[in-house]
Amino acid sequence: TDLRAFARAMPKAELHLHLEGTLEPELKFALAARNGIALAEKTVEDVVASYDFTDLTSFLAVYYPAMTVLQTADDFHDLAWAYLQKAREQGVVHVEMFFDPQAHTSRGVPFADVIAGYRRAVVRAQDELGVSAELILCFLRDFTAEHAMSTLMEALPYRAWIIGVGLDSDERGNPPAKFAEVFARAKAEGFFTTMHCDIDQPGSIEHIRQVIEEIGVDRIDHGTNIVEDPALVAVARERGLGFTTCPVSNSFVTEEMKADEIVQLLREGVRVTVNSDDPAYFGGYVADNYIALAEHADLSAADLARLAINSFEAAWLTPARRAAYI
Ligand code: ES4
Ligand code: ZN
Repeated sequence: TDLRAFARAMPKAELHLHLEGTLEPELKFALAARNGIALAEKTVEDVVASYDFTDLTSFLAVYYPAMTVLQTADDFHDLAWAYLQKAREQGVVHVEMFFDPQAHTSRGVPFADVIAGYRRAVVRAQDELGVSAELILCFLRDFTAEHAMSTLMEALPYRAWIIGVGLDSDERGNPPAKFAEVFARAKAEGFFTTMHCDIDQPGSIEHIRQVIEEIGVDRIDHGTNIVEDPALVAVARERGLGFTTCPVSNSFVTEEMKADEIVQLLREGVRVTVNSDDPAYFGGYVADNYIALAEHADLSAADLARLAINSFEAAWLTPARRAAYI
């Protein structure tokens, strides 16, 4: 329909995208062959069948083992470059992409190789696609705070290539406050900050309160459980805090896309955005997420345009660059 074409063509920023979550089965096979790695799955259909998850824990149990095919700087480049070309087709003109260095350094891949490969794709996207791309270093919250801090120290020589830091992986028992010191140091070093507050996690509303009031993040990833606390919603709206929601992802790690919560925040004037999270696993790139939400919640073209404007307002752009997009 016209609305679908509009959703694709509309210029937009993507702000919640895990590079390791863009590993499509075909590329997984190609990288395994190149690196001499034997995979349990023999066909693309086998790989897709292994994407059998119903919640965050079962998703992560598939997600981390798949990364073993990523070994060299070229592999990280090829992964990011494949994503960036798809993003361009989805109307993305600016993207801030998460990467999980600890998922690679913990299995012996040097930090320098990870970031060198990703950086090469970032430069190439600007030159060849006209897409501006930035990297967000994401800490794994089920690792220790000390491991996060030493990863931050390892990243400092590359600070010009990293716009911000985030926090992902298994939230259960790993509250934002665990990483207060790491994030204070990251801010002092000049990084923007964001944290995942995943959907319907135990202690969700307390975690959202911590990221807003104690950590003082620049953005929240997911975070739609905030609707349970109207006073906190008012704070988020007053501060213009961005929320990076991921409707298709939500429908995999919970039983629904949480459209009611997303649309409520949109109607209340909160700076809510739409993103793809792990598109190779959840089967939808960013425009597909706008379309899924629009069709489920009966959104108008004006609503989609507002979501795209929000994406530029919530992006970590200079005022001059932002003004060029909106
Ligand atoms: C993730 Cl869906 C999700 N939740 C938490 N951490 C993640 N890392 C990649 N995808
Ligand atoms: Zn995420």
